[in-house]
Amino acid sequence: MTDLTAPQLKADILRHLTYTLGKDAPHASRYDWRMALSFAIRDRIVEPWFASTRKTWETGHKRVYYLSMEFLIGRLLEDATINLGLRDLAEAAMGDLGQDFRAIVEDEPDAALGNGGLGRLAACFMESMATVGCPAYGYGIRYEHGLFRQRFEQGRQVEAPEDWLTQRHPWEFERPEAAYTIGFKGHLETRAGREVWVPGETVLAEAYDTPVIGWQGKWANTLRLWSAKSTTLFDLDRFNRGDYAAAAEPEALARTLSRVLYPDDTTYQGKELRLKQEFFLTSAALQDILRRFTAGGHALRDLPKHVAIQMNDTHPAIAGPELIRLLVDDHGMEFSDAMETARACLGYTNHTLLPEALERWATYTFGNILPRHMQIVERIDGWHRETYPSRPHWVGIVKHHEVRMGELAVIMSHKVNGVSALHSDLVKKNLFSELEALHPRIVNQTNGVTPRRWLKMCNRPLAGLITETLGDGWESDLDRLRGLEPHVGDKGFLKAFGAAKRQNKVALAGWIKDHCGVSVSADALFDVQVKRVHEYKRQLLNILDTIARYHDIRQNPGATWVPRVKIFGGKAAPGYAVAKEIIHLINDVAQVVNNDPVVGDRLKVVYPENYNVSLAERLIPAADLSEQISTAGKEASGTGNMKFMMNGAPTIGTLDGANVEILQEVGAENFFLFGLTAEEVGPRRANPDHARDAILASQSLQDVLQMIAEGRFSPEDPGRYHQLVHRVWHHDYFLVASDFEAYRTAQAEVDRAYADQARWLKMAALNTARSGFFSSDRTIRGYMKDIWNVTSAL
Ligand code: 475
Repeated sequence: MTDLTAPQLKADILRHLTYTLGKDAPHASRYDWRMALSFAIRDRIVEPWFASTRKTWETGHKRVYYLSMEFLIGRLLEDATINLGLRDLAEAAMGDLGQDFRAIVEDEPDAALGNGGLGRLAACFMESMATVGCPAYGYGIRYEHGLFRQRFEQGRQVEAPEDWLTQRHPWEFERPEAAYTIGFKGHLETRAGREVWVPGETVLAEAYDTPVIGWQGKWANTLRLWSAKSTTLFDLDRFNRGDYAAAAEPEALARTLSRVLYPDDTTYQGKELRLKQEFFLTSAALQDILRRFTAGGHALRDLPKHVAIQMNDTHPAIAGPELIRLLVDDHGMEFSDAMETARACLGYTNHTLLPEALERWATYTFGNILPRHMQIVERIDGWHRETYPSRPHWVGIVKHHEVRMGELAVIMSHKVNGVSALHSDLVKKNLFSELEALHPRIVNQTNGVTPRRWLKMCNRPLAGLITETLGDGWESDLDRLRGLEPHVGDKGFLKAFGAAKRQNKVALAGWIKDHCGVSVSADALFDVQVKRVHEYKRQLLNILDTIARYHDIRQNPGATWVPRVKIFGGKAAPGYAVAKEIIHLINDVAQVVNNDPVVGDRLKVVYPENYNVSLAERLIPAADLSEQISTAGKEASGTGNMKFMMNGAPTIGTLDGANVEILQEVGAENFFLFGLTAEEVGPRRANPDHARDAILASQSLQDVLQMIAEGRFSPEDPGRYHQLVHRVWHHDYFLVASDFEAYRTAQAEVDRAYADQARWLKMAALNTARSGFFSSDRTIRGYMKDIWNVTSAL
């Protein structure tokens, strides 16, 4: 790793403060200190980064290119110090300089270039690829504004722009020399028998590189994010005529392309700008890949031997046609060879089965923005029809005047993967069954999360205990956590495990007091549901159960209650009215419950604003219970579920996504399972009275719905939730009513288990001990072997 000493690091920090920041220590702000420390740490990444790149060139090693519209990376400073083994040294050095390391770390804004699971997975993958020594580039967009900031105004979600780049981003290197022209619109011409695209608009994609350092600094890869610039210079004539705004217009127009991340998780909008963003990323990435490849002196036919390109969902699925275009139009390859070459390079990961998330572009829009690609898509479709004469007529890419990006991605890939065993099965059997029958290529790669960030960094008390118990090395060999199992029978170990959890809970309770104004007891069971707010994730089921508990406490305050803190976190897409209504209801319930003197510490409800990666790092280590309660068949995998498990929080959950595998690993006695299965969901929904029947069978649910309908949680506006209640009765697509009683029963079982602290601690510890499978290192090794055909360069 590094033999850096504290005095050396201190000197580096002071040198950067002086010469990079131009600040004298007595006048330096926290921001200045953070920059100085970040640059000092970044200096230590550069060497291994160069060494990794050099080695890849020298050995002609195959490279992986991960194309993603989202990278939800969060903060980088502490993560970098951890992977370099410099965390404690950095803390000491900053202490010597009179600075609080924690405060400096928390001064860094989150890089929130993603919406949720898909974007965070891309970030975990980047870290794991560096850790296992898989030579890789991540390609994305350098959005000026990441995911919006969420505030609550009288309980309602309000969105404000996010502006992480108004401060200097110390981790990136601008690469003005790596810039590509990206075309849109225009027309086609035939010149010398070849098709030529003459774009009507062009922008420049300029690269910004962030090194990604793996565990112990043995390997580093590059995250290359593209920023849009104008290809036409500032209009000096107009400026000189006094038309200042118009003079800057070309620049402003071009920049809209990388201005803002679309805030919709799981619904596609069909907006022109989104399609342009997708092409902008994809074309820049592919031009860069081909430039690097040809610089290596290889023949283009050999591309698949040296290059694996992974499409993170269909967002970059234009990669198929674009790669064909570059090979045919720019490099003179025959169409069929280009087709074969492209398919051998490309892989596609599906992240969702929700029909509203499957991208389809009107052929009119598609053909207008990308006329040459429209032609290529038709040709791919034709090729596919001829190659598979048995193809049912309804299977194909262009249908009903729409280009279906899922079908395009499958046809253009040599491997397609789902993200959990159950999900991959459903992708195979339902979503792409016909294509799979023609040419089997669907495989599973169950998601994972990086244990460096999601255990080592965010949970120091528990990580310390693990190292004390198992020694070093578990961080990159997470199956070694199994070594904790023999200790769960040991009282001393369980006590230490409980003490670590308690330390995190006390810290969170303090934070909740400061940030939400609610006092919670660290003795209470911390029950946490954090994720995007969506009907299928059923935050509604959770709050209905919370209301039922509130009702019961009021009926019988003298009974023995296991005190609970219900913690929610998550954003709703700005246009998703139903999800926003659920947020409002949770906040309204919190107001009433938290201020009811009858209830006291028996129940509290908190919903901190602006859930993001940094808040997840605070909440997950302090959680006792992990809520993973989606309607079965809807959550592709989940990754939060894995983070909770690692941090010793048992799951209450349905048989959905990776919950199935969590249950399998941890054992039924350490998991609170409830609810309909994916197979039962369809038949249940087929009964038109399913919700009514379930409500009539549950006095508790009737009471809860009655309380909401009466305005108990919105006394100033009693009719506020009439529609919501009506939907539960009559349009309960996600089967909240059907699963309500089963969920309540499981929650009662949770109470019983928690009341027996020895039993609970053992369950919690076994969750950590058996979480090794969910390291993203395991996932990445799976992709390397089954999809990318690439070995470690370490
Ligand atoms: C799944 N996002 C999780 C996670 O595999 C899964 C869609 C359209 C536009 C923008 N964002 C999206 C997703 O589809 C998404 O985040 N999917 C999630 O991917 C990683 O664990 O179950 O919902």
